Amino acid sequence: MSNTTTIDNVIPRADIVKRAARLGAEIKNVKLSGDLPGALIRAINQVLLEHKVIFFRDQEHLDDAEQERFAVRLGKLVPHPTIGPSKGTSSILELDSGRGGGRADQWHTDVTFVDAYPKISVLRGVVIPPYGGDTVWSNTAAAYLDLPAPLRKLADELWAIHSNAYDYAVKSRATDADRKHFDEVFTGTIYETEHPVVRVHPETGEHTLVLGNFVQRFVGLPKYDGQKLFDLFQSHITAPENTVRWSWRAGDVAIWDNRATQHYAVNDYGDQHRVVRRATIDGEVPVS
Ligand code: AKG
Repeated sequence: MSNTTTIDNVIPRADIVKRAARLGAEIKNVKLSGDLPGALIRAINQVLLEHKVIFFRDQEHLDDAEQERFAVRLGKLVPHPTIGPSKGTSSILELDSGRGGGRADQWHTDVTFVDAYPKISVLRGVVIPPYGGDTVWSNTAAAYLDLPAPLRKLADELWAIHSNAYDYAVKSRATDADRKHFDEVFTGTIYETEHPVVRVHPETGEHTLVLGNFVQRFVGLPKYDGQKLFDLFQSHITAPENTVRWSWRAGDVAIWDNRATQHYAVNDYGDQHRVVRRATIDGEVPVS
């Protein structure tokens, strides 16, 4: 059965609404749960591979347990390596704007500081401020194709060192109250790994750029040269034309292909409260 046939049979094309030219689609008329039929889960996965980030409105019926029951249908759940799971869950990562580290306002791909970083993230809007707090995703496959040929060749040959030392830099800047939170949730492990700057997506065969804020430096390049190159590659990834932006409502769910995207949570909501909860699906070691 071809992918097109699978999607058309299960999710009407009219219910898949593109939200930007390069990535992002909303799927309408689906109520997410752990009990969805296998064919629908496969179709959701196909739409995800095609659009890289997919959105579902009106999923207020989901609680942490049902979010995990749905997410596990997409693969094996993994807890965050250094931040303990939210109370009563096996793997849910809570991002609460009122607590240190709860504002993910840096371009990143999730958890690239471990060897086999997650393949999919499932994020649920729980408390959404009346204004601001959108999230922006970018397409790292299109960004690779945008590179002029000589830069693509250079990227093909490079490897980068990724580390979560970044999290600890945030911790060192935290207020006393936030530091208490960090001390409670961080297990204190600093991870470091090397990834090829260009990986081949195991399901689509696309070449995607593996960069983002966990990159410390490029293998074999002095820090100064590496920073310029990093900025150059990132500028292709984060170009506004290469992004989709989602304005959250409580109960929304966003699911992204973490092997083909970066994202950024816009920190423009001041002191207002914002809480999102993420379930994360195990990935594979990137292959170039
Ligand atoms: C993450 O889960 O990695 C995020 O960056 C959260 C995005 C958001 O807060 O909207």
